[in-house]
Amino acid sequence: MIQESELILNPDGSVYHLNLHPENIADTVIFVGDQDRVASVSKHFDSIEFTTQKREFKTTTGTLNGKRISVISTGIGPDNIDIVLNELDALVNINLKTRQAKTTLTQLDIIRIGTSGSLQSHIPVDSFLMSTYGLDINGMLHSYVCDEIRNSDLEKAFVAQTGWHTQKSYPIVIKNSKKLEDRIASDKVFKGMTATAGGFYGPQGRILRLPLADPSLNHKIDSFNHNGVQITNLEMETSAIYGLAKLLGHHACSMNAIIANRANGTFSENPKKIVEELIVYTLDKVSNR
Ligand code: R1P
Repeated sequence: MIQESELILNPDGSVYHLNLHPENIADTVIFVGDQDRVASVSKHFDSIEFTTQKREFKTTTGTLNGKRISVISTGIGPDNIDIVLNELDALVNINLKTRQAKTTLTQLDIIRIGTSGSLQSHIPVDSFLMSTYGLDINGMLHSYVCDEIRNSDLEKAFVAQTGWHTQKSYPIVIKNSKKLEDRIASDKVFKGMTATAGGFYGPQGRILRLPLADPSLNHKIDSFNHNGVQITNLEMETSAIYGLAKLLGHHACSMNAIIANRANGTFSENPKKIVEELIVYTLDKVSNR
C-alpha cells in the first residue's frame, strides 16, 4: 500500500497537483506548456465534458471525431513533468482507493505540442519538428532506475563531442514512441534529437548578464552528428516526458513549433500562428479524422 505522504490525494480523492479523478482523463493526452494553450487545443473539440485547473495544471477532456482526448498544461520544465507524468500514471495504474498498483496496466498515448528554438539554420522559424530522441541534460531522470531505456552510444558520443563536465549530471538519451512517430510524422515535419535543458537562459546558452560555464557548449551541441543523428532544438520538457513515459509503459511523442532559430538569431513574427497550425496538424493525426 502506498502511504498517504507518498501518493497525496485531495479531500475529494483527486490527485494532489492535477486535481483529477481517474474518470476525468482520456487514454490520449496532449501536453502543452502554457495553460492558455489548453483552450487553443480544446476549441477544436466537438464537445467538452470536463475542465479543471490547479496552479499551472489545467486539464480539459472532450471528444474530437469520436475520439476522447485530454489536454493538460504542464507549465515549464522537467520538474513539472515529473509531477504530471507520475500523477497521470497514478490515475490509470494505481487504485486510488486501495492505494495499490493495478496488475493490468493502461498505456497512455502522450503527445506534447510545444514551442522550441531550432539550433540548425536549415530548420527555420515557423516549421514543425518531431523529437525522435530526447537528450536529457537537466538531470531529473537520474532519480529513477533508467538504464534499460537509455541509448548509451548517443550519450557517449555527446559526452565526447562536448567534453561534458564531470560535475554535471550525465546526459541521458531516450527514443520516442515509434508507434506515435509513424502516426504523426509526414513530409511537413523535420525530425531530430531534442535537447531538454533545466532552465531557459544559462542552461540553454543564453547570456544576459551572467557569464556561461561553457560559452561554446551550444556550438558543440549544434555540430553534433552521430551516425546521422543531429541535435536539432532546445526546450525544457521532451526528455523528461520520454524518459518517464517509457519507464511507466506509456507512448510519447513530442511535436515542436519552431519559434526561434538560435543559429541565425531569428524569432517568429507570429508565433501564435505556427502554434495554432501545429495544434491543427497534430489533432488531425491523433484523432480519427
Ligand atoms: C519556455 O519559454 C517554455 O517554452 C517552451 C519550453 O520548453 C518552455 O516550457 O515550451 P512550451 O511553449 O510548451 O512551454
